[in-house]
Amino acid sequence: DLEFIYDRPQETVESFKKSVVYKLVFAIGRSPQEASERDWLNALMLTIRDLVTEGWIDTATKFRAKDTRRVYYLSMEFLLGRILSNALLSEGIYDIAKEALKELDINLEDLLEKEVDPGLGNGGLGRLAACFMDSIATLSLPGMGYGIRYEYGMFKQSIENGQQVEKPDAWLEKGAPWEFVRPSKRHKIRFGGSIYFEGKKCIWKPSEEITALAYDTIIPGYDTKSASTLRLWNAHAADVFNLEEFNKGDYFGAIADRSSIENVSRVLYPNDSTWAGRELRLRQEYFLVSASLQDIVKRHKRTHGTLDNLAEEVAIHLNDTHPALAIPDLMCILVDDEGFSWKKAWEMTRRIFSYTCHTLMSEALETWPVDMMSKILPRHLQMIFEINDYFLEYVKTYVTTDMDFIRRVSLVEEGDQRKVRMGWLSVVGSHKVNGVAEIHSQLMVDSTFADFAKIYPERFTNVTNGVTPRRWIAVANPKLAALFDEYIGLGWRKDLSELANLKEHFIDPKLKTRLAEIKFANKQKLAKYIMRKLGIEVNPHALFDVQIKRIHEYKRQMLNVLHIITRYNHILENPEKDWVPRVFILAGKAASSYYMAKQTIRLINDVAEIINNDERIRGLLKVVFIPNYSVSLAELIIPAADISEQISLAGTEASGTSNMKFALNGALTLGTLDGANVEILDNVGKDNIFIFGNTVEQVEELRRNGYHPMDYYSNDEDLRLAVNQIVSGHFSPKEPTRYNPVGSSAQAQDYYQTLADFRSYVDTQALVDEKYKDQDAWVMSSMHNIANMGFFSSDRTIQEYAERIWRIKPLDID
Ligand code: 26Q
Repeated sequence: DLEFIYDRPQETVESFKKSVVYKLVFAIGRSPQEASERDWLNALMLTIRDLVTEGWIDTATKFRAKDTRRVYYLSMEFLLGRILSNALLSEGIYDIAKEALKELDINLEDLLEKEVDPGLGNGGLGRLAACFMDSIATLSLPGMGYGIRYEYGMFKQSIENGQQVEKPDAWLEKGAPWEFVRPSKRHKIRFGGSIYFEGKKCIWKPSEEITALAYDTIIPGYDTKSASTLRLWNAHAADVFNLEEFNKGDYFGAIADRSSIENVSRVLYPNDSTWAGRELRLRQEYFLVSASLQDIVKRHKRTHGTLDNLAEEVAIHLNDTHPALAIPDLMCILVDDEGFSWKKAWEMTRRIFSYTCHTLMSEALETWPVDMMSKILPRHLQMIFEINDYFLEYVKTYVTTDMDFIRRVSLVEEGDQRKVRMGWLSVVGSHKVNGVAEIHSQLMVDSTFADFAKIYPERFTNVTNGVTPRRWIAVANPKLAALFDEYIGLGWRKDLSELANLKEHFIDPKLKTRLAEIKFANKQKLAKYIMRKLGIEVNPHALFDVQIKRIHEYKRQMLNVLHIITRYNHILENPEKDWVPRVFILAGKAASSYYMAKQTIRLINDVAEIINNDERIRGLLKVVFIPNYSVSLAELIIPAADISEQISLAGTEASGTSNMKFALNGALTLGTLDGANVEILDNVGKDNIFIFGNTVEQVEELRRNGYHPMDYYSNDEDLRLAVNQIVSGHFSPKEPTRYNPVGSSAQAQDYYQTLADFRSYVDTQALVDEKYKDQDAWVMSSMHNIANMGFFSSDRTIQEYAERIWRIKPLDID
């Protein structure tokens, strides 16, 4: 029994102290006298890792014994964020740890801030995968995540002269104390070469081979012994240095090759909404897929001795199309390696896979050139052709012989350059396909996948996203969590719908006061950070208006800027009005090759510079761009927000998830009828949210009838002034032409209809001010938001996936 191996640190402050010091000395190799803060942090992390390891090993043993149906979540991104504070809370050991460290003269909070924040994801999609892992572990579901252990995560952003500068994120350099390397878990990944046929049998002779090596991170469940595994693959060249060169005496050449091979897991692609059709990306996707499928098949064979029942025991989920090569790869395994008939293999494959679509924007859809694929994955390309033939035959026989339709649904796009449509492949190879919010799932079957909805109507479904209340309330906002505990007990952490029990306390004036006090304290904390990092003084009594997310034209940070400028102009015109002081806080990274997004960051900083230094404004308006947005920054900023800006053009943001985090922390949403905003409105009620702008139908109508941004420009004085100021260099006096391209694009094209929503946005912002003046009404709305957000827990989301898509059941662990 594991319990007897060591002195259990969780029992007493004394035993905890002993454990940490033990780790410090024997695992880190430092005496308490000479230990740095990082040494203590590492010792603490190893102590906690031991604790969660116990439950983890237990879980793994039980899963094996029960040999139950499992799900594997394949994702190119897992944006976990810091692990320690979350683990302390999961284990219910935060207070003991704090006290023990205090006795050692160390402040726990200072240590927590020092942990690296692994940024192995771009944004929403990667963070969703992390929330899902947390829920899978907490619900004791038999599931495991597979991803890539990028050596460099999302770049670090600094702002120099107002502009984004990217720096590499060498997150492993400080050590990665959470992971377990698994030297025995390695698979060979093959690339390139050629194929030939022996009769009907297709044989692949690859030209390159590399090794995928497993690193496991434990995902502890909250308040349960259950824990889940995230297995990340690292490209390893150990077994493949070039023997021929070695024998020729080119020792250096033989070893030097390794680094180019290891490039596969070197760096995360920093694009999140445009598709980067690079060869290295294709290799990365296949690397993840091939390593994970070999692992899954091997595990299944070990427990079952056969693959015959694979589809009964295994569900594999595709987080967007990025791992869609898993579909042809499984076919290759079943047909080429295992000798299944093609039809039987295809029937199994389709029962195993399910796929989530996270975007509708055409520029984000993956389509790989046939030429590139034939060079890197010739057998898989051949298999995709076979799947396509089979599929099109079905369409012709049972659906339609309309050639136009058939051309549209073909997995291969014809043209100058033939391309494989990964979205189509994912739909054809899965038994369920889901969108991430009601409106998005509806648009999927109405637009992008309309043809497929005709072929397979029962395949499409919705599963609205959610977020984990452990990280987004308990870790990020401990004061709010304590308040909930006091009023409604601890149950909300595992059943977020219990937040509705707050309603019976709405009449208690103390609840309101306490909520307001907590928000204020969180704002003070953020204000301190802003002062420390940026030297900008912000008034915590002001309304904190926050937009934090990737910078993209469709998310319309420009709309925010246009309003800020308008507000600035109005204050100068009318200084005596009873203005509500506002702090506009923005943060987010621009893809390194995305010119317009980078210019937007620059403009925000230029506008901030002018406004923040204009004495006539007397602190009524501040603009702050916080650099290097990350999960840990989100944990600081979200609890301090009064207004949550969710202002994408209707029909463009698939769901959004920060909108949920904000509302849970008591911010009021200012948003369009887009993504999950629509469902937040349904839940919190129209009096507790600020909705503005055109609907999807209106947006489409404008597109159909010809959209003319100049009409809005000409007819709105505020808008005209703001645009003119940007274009004429009012905010870039040293280089007046700096924003000409931005301005002319807004006037001439304005693809995301920013100008069309401007008036409605500005008017709604005025309503925000009015409401904020009535603090009582504001806090009341804030409470209504919190109490009605139970639906948006990722536990609910994962339960839906488990029941309706994966058909898996929780294990009895505790
Ligand atoms: C694809 C090919 C090559 C390189 C990069 C990519 C790539 C990488 C990441 C394409 C897209 C992404 C990320 C997309 C994403 O984060 N989508 C968001 O997913 C959230 C979770 O469902 C939603 O809430 C957001 O609305 C959606 O934008």
